[in-house]
Amino acid sequence: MRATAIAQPNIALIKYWGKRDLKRNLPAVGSISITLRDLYTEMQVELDERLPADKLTVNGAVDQAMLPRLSACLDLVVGSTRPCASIISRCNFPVAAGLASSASAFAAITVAAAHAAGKSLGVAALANLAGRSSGSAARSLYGGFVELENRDSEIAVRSICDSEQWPLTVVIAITETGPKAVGSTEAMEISRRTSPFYASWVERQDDDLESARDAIQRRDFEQLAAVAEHNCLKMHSVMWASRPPVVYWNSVTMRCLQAVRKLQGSGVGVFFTIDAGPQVKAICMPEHEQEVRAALSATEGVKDIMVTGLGNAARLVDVS
Ligand code: 2P0
Repeated sequence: MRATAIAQPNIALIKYWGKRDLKRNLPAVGSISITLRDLYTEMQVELDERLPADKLTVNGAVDQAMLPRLSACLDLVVGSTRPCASIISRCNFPVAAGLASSASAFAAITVAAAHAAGKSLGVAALANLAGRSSGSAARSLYGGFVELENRDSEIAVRSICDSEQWPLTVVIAITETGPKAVGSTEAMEISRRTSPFYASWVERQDDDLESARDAIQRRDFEQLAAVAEHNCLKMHSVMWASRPPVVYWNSVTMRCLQAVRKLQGSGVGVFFTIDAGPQVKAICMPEHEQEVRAALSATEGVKDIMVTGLGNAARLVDVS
């Protein structure tokens, strides 16, 4: 009745922003991501009839904030008549700061909970369950370059290319360490309801998905860079035009973006992406890691730098 799983966060190159079915948490658009290697969330789930309520610790401290969503995830995976659970989470990067902590958390707890309950589910079923709890979590059930297809009544997730087949490097500039002001679930709904750009965002997503898929299959870095930056800026434009506006960037975010532009101007193979938070992720060819790291470290206001390669799918590490 106890199982532990590890999942890595993923960074979307073609973004998921907006839901078409709130109840089932189905995305309005497909997305393409890269799973990271060196950032992780480990989740241990123990189902225990003697417990009066679910309990959660994150990095050794009792945490109430995430508990309702994690309990709802356990209800989905194990069933609503399940025993209460003790959840122990360990994470080696800042949570709720735009580093996709919910993706790795829900991917890991879905795998751990299924095993703790003795359910043998395939990866597609696990991805669907994880996606019900957090849309981006479905992608962390796979490694490397991952596409989430938005189908009529469900999602379909698959790996386009393994991490070893195109081993890019991701340099993350941390510009702020606190949690974000507006969670992405709420911000997506604000965008859907109020942004004048939302409809064209949804309508044009398939073009970007096709271009990115093609670039990945042909290992065409320049094409991937162009479409990923375009898609990222389009998503943020949708947010900025919402009422109230949703602005995750700070002045350091903008300075990092300019630093990446400058590197590109000097022939460095790198591009940026920014999610629902102020951090800047610079994706580069491995041979350019040092230059990218140096340029972002030297950018005024950058608090920390994390560097990672691409990683593999969520996995079970222990069951007892
Ligand atoms: C993504 N983001 O594709 C996009 C880009 C943030 C910006 O998926 O409401 O935590 O839990 O399904 O997965 C963040 O949203 O949202 C996200 P829910 P999730 O990575």
